[in-house]
Formats: sequence, structure tokens, C-alpha cells
Amino acid sequence: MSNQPTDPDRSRDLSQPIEKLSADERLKAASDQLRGTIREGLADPLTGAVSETDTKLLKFHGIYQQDDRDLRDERRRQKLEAAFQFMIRVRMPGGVCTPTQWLKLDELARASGGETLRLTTRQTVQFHWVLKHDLRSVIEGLREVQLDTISACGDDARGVMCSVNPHLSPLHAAVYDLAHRASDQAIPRMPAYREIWYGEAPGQSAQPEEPFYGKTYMPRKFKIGFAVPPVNDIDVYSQDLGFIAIAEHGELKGFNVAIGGGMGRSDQSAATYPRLADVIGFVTPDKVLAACEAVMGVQRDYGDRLDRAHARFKYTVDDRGLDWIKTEIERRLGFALDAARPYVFISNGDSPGWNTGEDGMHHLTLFVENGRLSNRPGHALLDGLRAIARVHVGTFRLTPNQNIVISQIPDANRQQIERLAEEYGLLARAYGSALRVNSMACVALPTCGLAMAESERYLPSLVTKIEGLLEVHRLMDVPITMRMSGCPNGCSRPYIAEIGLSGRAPGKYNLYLGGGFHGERLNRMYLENVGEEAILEALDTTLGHFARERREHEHFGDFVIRAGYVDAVRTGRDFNR
Ligand code: SRM
Ligand code: SF4
Repeated sequence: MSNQPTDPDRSRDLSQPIEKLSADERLKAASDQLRGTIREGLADPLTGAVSETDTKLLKFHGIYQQDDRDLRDERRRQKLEAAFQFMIRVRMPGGVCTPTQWLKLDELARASGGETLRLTTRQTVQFHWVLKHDLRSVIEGLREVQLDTISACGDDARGVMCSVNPHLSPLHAAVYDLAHRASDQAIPRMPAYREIWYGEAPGQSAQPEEPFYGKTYMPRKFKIGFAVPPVNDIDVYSQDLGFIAIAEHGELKGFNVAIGGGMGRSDQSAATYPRLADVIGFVTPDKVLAACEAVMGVQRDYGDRLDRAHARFKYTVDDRGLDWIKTEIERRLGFALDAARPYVFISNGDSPGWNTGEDGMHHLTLFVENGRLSNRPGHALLDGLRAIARVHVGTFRLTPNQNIVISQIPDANRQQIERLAEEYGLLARAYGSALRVNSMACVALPTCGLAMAESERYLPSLVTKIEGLLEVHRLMDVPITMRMSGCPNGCSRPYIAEIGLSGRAPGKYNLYLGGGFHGERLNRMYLENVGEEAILEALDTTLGHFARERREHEHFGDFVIRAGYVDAVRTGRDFNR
């Protein structure tokens, strides 16, 4: 991208001296374009870690330093260094990868990633448990299959999402193509990545290394996603910048543009809140990349670089006002956005099972509970997907709900794929309650450094207990969205779920109710800092009431508002009221 910032070193707020900028801003500016001392840190055999500053810079390279939190106290007691290991997040726009790429991911996970892969809520794959001395071989392995980890984390444009929509094949292809181009445009050039990981010589170019990002990149992460109605699987209103495809008779006409979404918040600060994006207009497909550049440019130049907790685009939008932001976007675009076009969403979940596309190709959506792929007795998910990848001729599509679609299967291969999925226990997991199929949990313990409570390791057993209530109330087949996060950051997008849980302390959660079934409304806190017993009691009451008195087609999130359990949340600022 071009669109030079007025001051490429600081990118914004020229009234502020550099020493007033937040510590992370100063670190970026002084990092030699994200090189820091990463190379030296990787070579240091005396520790399994890298320095504190390099830990931050490594995020831009798609790598997080973590330590095994299950072992933390014991290691401390023994006066040992923490059990350091790294999480690696792959950049995979729209979650599409080939069988060859899958086989490589599988091979690397077995060799260096604790024999597990994690499907994420933004349609990609994470490796956990990678030791420092294995980082390079994983990145090199990814390179062999044209994958990398650039800007999968850090203050830049994160993995661009795209609706999976297996049954709408031609439309998906058109939107996916744009999502991929938006990703290519938005990622930093990062010569540092090629130098450090691929061993390339430093470039001699007189051009600035990052014509769009300058030396300080974005004030904070920036998330882009493309939704294809009627399914809002990417939760378009949670994106900093969302595009909602408008099609007529299956032909793509353009996109409604939505800005200013985000989930993260803190229990300590009422000034932080989740916010749903506002739809501000419509653009034709040929203007999508320009719109990305204009919107990102506004946030780059006006986002808060003094206070990191206030640096996401949602706060820039609220502080400056939607009209001001829209005018500034249009000024940069050089044209006014058209009026937004009508569209309808019906859900934000996936539909596990078989689907046949308009082009006659078949797609099999597999439910992967909380995105965790490993080999467990009766559910050799990793082995099963490897076996499928060995015979599959189409693609894999990772979904925003942490599931996977075996996509573009010709007639001739359908039976074989079905048989393999059956054999490895990949199909069996799809047959829980409709609530389980619509549930998600973030990673949390033991790898996430920010986790305050369990999430991925706990939600399945909690859902089993909730299924006891669903049986009693005859709601097993009623889809209800439920999402759990191990802390308020909201990586599973819990504040849009009909039932949301966010971790406060070991065994304690805030319980939220009333989110919109297709991602159109934030939920509201119903109980604060409670344990399992109180959660189950509250759900027993509300689900029982719902079963008795719900109207035809009424969703649980709508019901709890109508029945007076919680007030509807209208805006992000209203969330903490
Ligand atoms: Fe997230 C930080 C995992 C999607 C909001 N997120 C983290 C870190 C890296 C913890 C850290 O900073 O040390 C977690 C690593 C855990 C681990 O061990 O793997 C982490 N986030 C995840 C994933 C893997 C959750 C999952 O179970 O799938 C998702 C990876 C997505 C991807 O492929 O890129 C993930 N994170 C999200 C989402 C959902 C989304 O983007 O659709 C959100 C809410 C949307 C948003 O950004 O507002 C999200 N993650 C955060 C935040 C709060 C950001 C904020 O500005 O408020 C943090 C903390 C931070 O950045 O300081 C965070
Ligand atoms: Fe970690 Fe919190 Fe995100 Fe869960 S929500 S992965 S605990 S940062």
C-alpha cells in the first residue's frame, strides 16, 4: 500500500513528542523495522526464551513466547527458568489451504508442535509447544508450501477472514479472491522476516521499507473480514473493517462497509468495551482495496498511540464520531460511499455435515470441538485429517467457528472421504446438542499468558452438564450460541453469543446473556464472578422459561431480553452500564 503517512516515523499526532508516546510505540520506532535483536536471541543457547523487547517484536513475525502455566509454580519452586515455548500462528487468508499444505502443517505439528494443531477463531492454524531451537525449522517448513506467519500477530492487519459458504461456490470464489488480495495489500513488507527466517541478505533499496506502515506500524492490531449473507460466520460486526457481500442472482455486486467492531475489554476499566461495527455505505468490488487502504489509513493516523488500552479503531470511531470518520474515509477515497444495500443474516454458526455446491462439488463440514486437533482414543482427529489430505483433491477451508470443511470433493471421492471421516471419529463429534455445535472456547490455559480461568479445557465438560438441562427442557436440537473466554479479551467473541462466559479467576466467570443469534447484538452481564453451580442454576431457570414460553422461531438471546432477564445492549458504550 502507498498512502504515505504525514510522519512515517510516528504516523500520527504530530503534536506529541516521541517520548510521550506509549512504550510500545517507542519500541517499534527503535526496532530497526522489527529486527531488534531477534537473531541474536534465537542463537543464545543459555535460555529457552528471548528478551522482553524481542518477545514483543516477534509477534509481528507471527510468533508468541509463552510458558507452560501448568508447570509455572513448580519450576519457580525449583528455581528453574519457566518452561518457555512458542506459539506460531500461520497466515492463511480466508482459511483456505491445499492438501499438500495440510500435510506439511500436520508433519510440523508432529515434529515440533506437541502433536497437536489448533484451529483458531480467525480461520487459521496455530502451533503450540514449539521450542526456541525448533522455530526456524517450522518457519522453513511452512515456506516449502508457500505459507508464512507474517503479520499473523502484531500491530498490523491480522489474518483477513472470509465466509466459508460451501454451497455458494462461485460467489465464495469471487469474495475469497478479494479477501486474499486485501490480505496481500495489507500485510507489511517486512524484509526483517525474510532476513531472519529465510537468511536473505539485507536489501539495498533506497525505498522506505514500509511505505504504508512507516516505522510504527498500526497503533494496535487491525482486523478485516468479508461476510457472505445469509451466514455471518465471520461475525462481521466484530471486525475493525468488515465487508458484507451484496449479490444478485449469485453475482457479486459489491459490499456494504462496516467499521469499528472489536471485542476486547478489561474488567478493571469501564473505558474499555466491546463494540459492534456500524455499516457506513456500499462500494463496488473494484473499490474494495482502496476502501481498505483508506480506512486503515485513518486508524493509522488518528488511532491513539499514547494509551495502548485505548488504541483500537473502535475507540477512534467513538471519540471522533462516525460522521467525522466517514467523511475522512471518503476524503481519502476521493468519492462518497453509496448508500448501504439491504441484506439479511440468519446465523453466525456453521452447519456440520454434507453440502453440495452450485457447481455440483461436495463439501463436508466437520465439527472440531474448540478447534483442538490431536489424537485421542476414539477421536484420532489429527490422523484422520492426514488420511483425508492424502486422498483429497480439493481444498480445506477453516471456519471462523474453529471447524474445518473438506471442500470441493468430486462425486467420485465422496464415499471415500465419508468412510475416512467415520473411521477416525471425525463425524461422531458432530452429534451433540445444537448448543455444543454452536459453542466455542478460546485457548486459555495452559499456554495463554493472559488467561485468568480455564476455557478450552473446561467448556466441553460444562456443555455436557448443560446438555443435562437441555434434555430436561427438550432443547437439545435448538441452536443456541455459547462462547467462553478465559479472560475479558474475548478471543472467542463471547460478547456476541447468546450465552457468554468470560474468565475472572480460576473457576470464576462473568455470565452474559442476550447476544444476537446472527451476531447483530452484544450481550449483557447477568451474573458477575460466579462458579459452575451458579451458572448452571441461572441457565436452568432461563432455559426452562425459554422452553415453556418461547415464540415460534424465537432465539434464546431475544427471549431473555423479552422476558426481562437483561436489557438489550444498544451500543458499545452501553455495554458496561
Ligand atoms: Fe486473541 C491476545 C488467542 C482471536 C482479542 N489472543 C491473544 C493471545 C495472543 C494472548 C497474548 O497476547 O499473549 C492468545 C494466545 C493464546 C494461545 O495460547 O494460543 C490469543 N485470539 C487467540 C485465538 C487463538 C483464540 C482461539 O481460541 O482461536 C484466536 C486467534 C485468531 C487468529 O487466528 O488470528 C484469537 N483475539 C481473537 C479475537 C476474535 C477475532 O479476532 O475474531 C479477538 C476479539 C476481537 C478483537 O480483536 O477485538 C481477540 N486477543 C484479543 C485481545 C484483546 C484485543 C483488544 O484490543 O482488546 C488480546 C490481548 C491483546 O491484544 O492485548 C488477545
Ligand atoms: Fe487468552 Fe484471554 Fe484470549 Fe482466552 S480470551 S486466548 S485467555 S487472551
